[in-house]
Amino acid sequence: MRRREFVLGALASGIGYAGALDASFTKQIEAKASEPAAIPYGAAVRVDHLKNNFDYRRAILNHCQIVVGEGGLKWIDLRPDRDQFVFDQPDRLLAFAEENGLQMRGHTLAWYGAMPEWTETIATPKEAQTELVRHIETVVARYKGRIPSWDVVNEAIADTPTGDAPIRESMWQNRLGKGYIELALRTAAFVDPDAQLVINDYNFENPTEQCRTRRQAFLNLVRDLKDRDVPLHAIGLQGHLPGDQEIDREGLSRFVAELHGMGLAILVTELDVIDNNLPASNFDRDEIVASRARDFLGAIGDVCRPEAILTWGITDQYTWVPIWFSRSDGRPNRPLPLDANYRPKALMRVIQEFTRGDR
Ligand code: 9MR
Repeated sequence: MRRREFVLGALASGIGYAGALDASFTKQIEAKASEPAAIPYGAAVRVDHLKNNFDYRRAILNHCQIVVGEGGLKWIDLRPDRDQFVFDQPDRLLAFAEENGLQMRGHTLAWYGAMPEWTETIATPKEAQTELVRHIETVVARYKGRIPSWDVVNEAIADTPTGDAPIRESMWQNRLGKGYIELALRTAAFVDPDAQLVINDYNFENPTEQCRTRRQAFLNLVRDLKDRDVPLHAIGLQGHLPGDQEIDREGLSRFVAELHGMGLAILVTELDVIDNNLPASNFDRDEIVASRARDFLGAIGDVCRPEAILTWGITDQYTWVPIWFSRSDGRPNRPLPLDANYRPKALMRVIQEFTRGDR
């Protein structure tokens, strides 16, 4: 039975659904997860839990073809001081990926966030250039041929871009201007010419003036890079979707069409749905979460097939969302495809509809 028929059949027969799917459905979903996918699915991983949490490890192995470290390759993790590179976490994740036939993505080389304090002492443009290049050379060279896709630049567009200031403030931007983006991409390409180089960003998908302005600023940046033959191969749409906002399907499709038209692949890199303002009931909440993701993936899928779909975590047990968006009623957030007890939720169905090519 094809996947869609199965899901529709299950819905029509009113299979019991109380916030999570029942055990036999869970098995079916897991069994089907091991079939080759039309679009590879992946998740951000907290590598320490792979060792100490068997359910977590099994969920990653059952569902994922790709992993990415939720941390580990960020400056704050890799670079406790100027002269040190600590590769422990990414080395462990890559070993896990290779042992299990998964692919690992690299996240991330140049970002405003998760910077160790010592980088504030980088004073001049020349010093910034030296440090950025040395970092990218060292990290990309270490994993050359083993990490095939990198989020080279993360979240480069300002929260609310203006004509004069489209690029987000960061140590890199302050010292080097927007040239840091080109420098990062060229350095990565020089070290590993076969790697897929990605610019990754979020907050493009809602029907707001802010998203519209951000899309425009992003397109300007990307067009400028492509016009000057800067090596850039793909766009990462993170997809941290605010659950209380509609998806601007038309605006998002047009945006993706422009990017795709410039010869760029599209990846969904960090999908989850921020549910702090959604109803308390698990059932209602999970349905809304799933429908936001369906609209988001649908708007992209109307234009092109994304090369990968990754969620930012796999289970509600481990998610960044409560750090910033905890619920005022004290209930745990439910942003991810599996609940905190590893039962698939409606969001997992949606992801499977897309990854299996049913949509
Ligand atoms: O989920 C990540 C969280 O555990 C970290 O504390 C935080 C800072 O390193 O980064 C979070 O991941 C972010 C990702 O790297 C970039 N896009 C937004 C993600 C969620 O905040």
